[in-house]
Amino acid sequence: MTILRPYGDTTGDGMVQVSFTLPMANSKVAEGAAAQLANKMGIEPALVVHAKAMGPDFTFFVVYGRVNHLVDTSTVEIVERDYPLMTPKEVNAAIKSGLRRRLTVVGACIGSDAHTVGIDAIMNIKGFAGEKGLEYYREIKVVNLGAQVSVPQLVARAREERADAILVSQVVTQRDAHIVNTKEMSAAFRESYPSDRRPLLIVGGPRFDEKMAGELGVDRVFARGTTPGEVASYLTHQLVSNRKKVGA
Ligand code: B12
Repeated sequence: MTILRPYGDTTGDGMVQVSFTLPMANSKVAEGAAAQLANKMGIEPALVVHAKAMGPDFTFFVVYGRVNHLVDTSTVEIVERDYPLMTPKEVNAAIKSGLRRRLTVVGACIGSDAHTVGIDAIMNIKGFAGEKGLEYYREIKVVNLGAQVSVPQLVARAREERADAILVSQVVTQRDAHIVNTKEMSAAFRESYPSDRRPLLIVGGPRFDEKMAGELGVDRVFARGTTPGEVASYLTHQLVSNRKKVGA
C-alpha cells in the first residue's frame, strides 16, 4: 500500500503531535491561537496538550490531533546509496593498489559554526555508532582543522596538503547559514582550481537535504546519522574505483 495516514491509537487514525512556540504570553487566548494554527495546518480536531511560558512574552505548545492529509510513498524522492559499503581493510587495500599513495582529506567547520562533534565523529579515530573514524584508516591522511575556519583558510590548507577531498560540516541553520556558507565554499574551490584538479567537495550536517548537492555546488551531501564507514566507502568509490574506470 503506498497511500498512508499517520498512526496514533489505531491504524490509519491520522493522529499526530506537533510542537511550536508563539510570541505571546501564556493565556487562554494563546492556547486558542495554538489550536487555530494547528487547524490551519490540517489538524482537526486539535488538542493543546501542553502549554508552557517561555519567559513573559512567549509560549511553547504541544498539540495533538487528527491530520486530514494523506502521504503517497510512491512519490517520495530520496538519494539512494550508489556506492558499495566497504570495510576499513577493503578501503585501505583499494587506495593502496589504486592510488599508490595515501588519500588526503581536509575537514573543517566553516563560518562561525563551532559544532565540531559531527565532523569529529567522522574524522577522529574514536568514530561514531561503533565505527572507527577516518583517522583509523592507514591509507587516509586526515587533516582536521576544527571550528570556525574561514573559506580562504580552508582553500589555502587544501592546496598546501594537495587534498583529494574536502569535508565541511555545518550544523547551525540560523538565517540559512549552512546554505550560504556551503555555496561560498564550493564557489571558492571552483574558482581556485581547474575543474579537473578540484578536490571532491563533501558537506555534512543534521539539517541538510541529501538532494541539495547540485544547488550547493558540492559533490555529495551527508545528513544526520552518517557513519565514517559510509564516508570512507564513498571517498574510495569516487576517488579510486571510479577514477580507475575513467583512466582504463
Ligand atoms: C553540543 C551542542 C553545542 C556545543 C558544541 C560543542 C562542540 N564542540 O561541537 C556548544 C555548547 C558549544 C554549542 C553552542 C551553540 N549552539 Co549548539 N548544540 C549542540 C547540540 C546539543 C548537539 C550537537 C551535536 O553534537 N550532535 C551530535 C553529532 C554527532 O551530530 P551531528 O552534528 O548531526 O553530526 C552527524 C551528522 O550530521 C553528520 N555530519 C555532521 N557534519 C558532517 C560533516 C561531514 C563532512 C560529513 C560527511 C557528515 C557530517 O555526521 C555526524 C555523525 O552522524 C545541538 C542540539 C542537538 N541535540 O542536536 C545544539 C544546536 C545545534 N545548537 C544550537 C545553537 C543555537 C547554538 C548556539 C548559537 C547557542 C548560543 N546562543 O550560544 C551556539 C553556537 C556556537 C557556534 N558558534 O556555533 C541550535 C542550532 C539551531 C539552528 N537553527 O541552527 C541547536 C540545534 C540546539 C537548538 N535546538 O536550539 N552547541
